[in-house]
Amino acid sequence: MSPITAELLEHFQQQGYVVLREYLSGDEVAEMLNEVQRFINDVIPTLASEEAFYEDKSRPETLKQIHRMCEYDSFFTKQMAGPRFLPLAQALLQADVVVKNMQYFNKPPLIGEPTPPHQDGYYFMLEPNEALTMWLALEQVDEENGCVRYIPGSHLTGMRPHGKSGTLGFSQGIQDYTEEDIQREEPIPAEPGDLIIHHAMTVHRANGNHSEFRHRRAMGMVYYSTEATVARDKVTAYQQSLVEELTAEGKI
Ligand SMILES: O=C(O)CCC(=O)C(=O)O
Repeated sequence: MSPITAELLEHFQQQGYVVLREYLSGDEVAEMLNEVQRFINDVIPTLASEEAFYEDKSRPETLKQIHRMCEYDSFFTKQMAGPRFLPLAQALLQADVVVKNMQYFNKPPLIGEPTPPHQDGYYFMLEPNEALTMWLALEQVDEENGCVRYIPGSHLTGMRPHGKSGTLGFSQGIQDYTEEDIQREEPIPAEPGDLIIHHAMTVHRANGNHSEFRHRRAMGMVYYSTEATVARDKVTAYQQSLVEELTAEGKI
């Protein structure tokens, strides 16, 4: 039975996000962490530099993001296409979905940078912007190590102006983010195995990791509604210019 009850669907549709506590068991989280470590050891060395970002590229322990894991490794492909996550995406978007991306997000202790306020739809370039992102906590996440913060209902009020953020991995951020926006944010602390899910238009951000020893590891999973069309030329041009820029700056 789908865990998406009528109340959860209503919450997603009205607030732009839902929180599913203890969605994965402790064993399942441990398996995911082991598989991420295997990917880091065995797969990253075979990939192009733009598939893995580091806070400091000369220090492997500062790994902050891995992109498109489901394209490179069957464990992650199966996670995305399997019964754990895909039916949830269908139930929340009320449509068939396509698997788009599975990412690893870390904020290493003390140096993990803030995630700028943004709407994922700005990066996705879809018409209509019907997609969602699942964010699975792999360890305890709170205000100190940079939990995700949503603005409830912000998915209903259109696309905010975005521009260069200067943050590796989140190159675009909302340009007119105000103190009033900050006051409206809902921080979402999470325990390992909790799954939070937001609509592509929901405004969100996260602080940096201010804790001395704790990482802030999570998986991000993106599904598009089959009713959305991608502006392919725009996406390709954007990705190309981003890779050129980051290479020229020595960041990747
Ligand atoms: O991990 C984070 O800090 C933010 C992730 C995010 O913005 C997303 O998954 O859309």
